[in-house]
Amino acid sequence: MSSNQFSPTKEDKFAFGVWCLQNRGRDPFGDQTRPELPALECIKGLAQRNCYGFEFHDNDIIPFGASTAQREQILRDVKKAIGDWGIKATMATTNTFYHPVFKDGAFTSTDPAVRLYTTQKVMRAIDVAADLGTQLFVFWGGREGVEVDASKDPVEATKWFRESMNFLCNYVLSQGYDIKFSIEPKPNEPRGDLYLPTVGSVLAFIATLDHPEMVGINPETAHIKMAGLNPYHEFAQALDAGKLFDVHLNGQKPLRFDQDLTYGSDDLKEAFFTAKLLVDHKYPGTIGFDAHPYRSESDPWDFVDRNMRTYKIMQAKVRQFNENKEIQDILKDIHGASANLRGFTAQFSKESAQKLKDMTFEPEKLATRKLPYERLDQLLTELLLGVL
Ligand code: GLT
Ligand code: MN
Repeated sequence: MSSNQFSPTKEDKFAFGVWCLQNRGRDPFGDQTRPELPALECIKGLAQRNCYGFEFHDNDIIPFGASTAQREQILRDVKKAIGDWGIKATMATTNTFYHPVFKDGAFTSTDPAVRLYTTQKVMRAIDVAADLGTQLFVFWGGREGVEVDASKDPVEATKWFRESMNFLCNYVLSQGYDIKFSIEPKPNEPRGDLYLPTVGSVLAFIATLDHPEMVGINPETAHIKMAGLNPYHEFAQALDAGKLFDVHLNGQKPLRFDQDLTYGSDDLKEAFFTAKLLVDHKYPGTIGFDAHPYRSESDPWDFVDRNMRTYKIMQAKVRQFNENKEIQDILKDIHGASANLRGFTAQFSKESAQKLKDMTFEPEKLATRKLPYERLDQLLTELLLGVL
């Protein structure tokens, strides 16, 4: 394995949030540990490392409260950077969580003025996205939740959220923008409980919208593990529903505060399976990393390099897994059982129902089947450890 076979290329479709690079290491207990990095420097650094794209909040590039003239100048500069450096603005989103106005929710604030202010801010961010050629617009409801359940009815809050999403879908359609939406679930933090905590809840919510075809999901490894769930399964559910519009890969120790660790830094098997899902199912979207450098780093570049490198190594490991004879023989054996019965329930008829009722099974015998999962998992372990 030559080392530069893992160097990123544009075809890898890697992207990073500008906010990831701008993260200065501040946490609830300590101040920033690294200098400010202007958005244009982030974008340039990513382009120099062969990143396909960058993701951004409105306020990552346009400061909150900027004048129209400032905003237009910034947009000219960003457009020039995109052209000069050959990088795309692959995903845009709105910061609806930082300013105190959002302290009790944005779309789910009890104050209709805050809800409308949020919707207005999002419309303006959508205009910026369209201007920069961004085709995916994300909603991460960082303040959409509660600490005090006595304060609002979640059914009512969901209705407000839905009304705003419907309004914004119609806004995109009315403007003729080529933009789709994606909702990013998270179970908690910064609120005690966030609405739409998991992939399943977002799927159910999308089905209630006026334009469900315009809206997908943007799952994030860390958010899933904060809920104690399995990222491979959660990503798979979004993919199966045709709703995996974007991914946020990172790392996270389960059931803790939002750590936003580097992809693959905490759990190699999980990182392997996330990559395997995307490779096996030919996921066509960008590979977005949403994490931040350790607080002890003085700049983000080792962090950027290693996320992409680990992902490319995992892609190679997935290929090795899919080609390894012993692994594939075990899988063939496992999946080869009762081949004559495969697909029986794929189509219903009264006759097939009767036929199934009349079938004879031997559960005791079926239960004696040998499943060499210790061996299978050990082979994967050895593959990941580089001794296979
Ligand atoms: C925030 C959050 C991320 C979201 C971003 C989009 S911002 O950093 O932790 O998971 O993707 O708003
Ligand atoms: Mn994210």
